[in-house]
Amino acid sequence: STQICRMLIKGMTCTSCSSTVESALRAVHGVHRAQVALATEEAEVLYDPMIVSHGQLLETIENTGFEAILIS
Ligand code: 9UX
Repeated sequence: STQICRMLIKGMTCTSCSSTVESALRAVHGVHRAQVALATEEAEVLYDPMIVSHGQLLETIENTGFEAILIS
């Protein structure tokens, strides 16, 4: 199955920032698709909840140096 997770990311100031977060999310096992929008400060991730949790997705973002909050 596939689930969608949306997260608010604080502290991104350039497209390089959003690319870093996007690449980190896309590298996670169980992530099907990840998009990070700088303008809205949001990440949308499609993932398999049997393989990875939304907590791990938040952790992945925080490991890149940005603060992340779960939206839905
Ligand atoms: Mo460039 Mo974005 O150092 O923080 S990647 S501003």
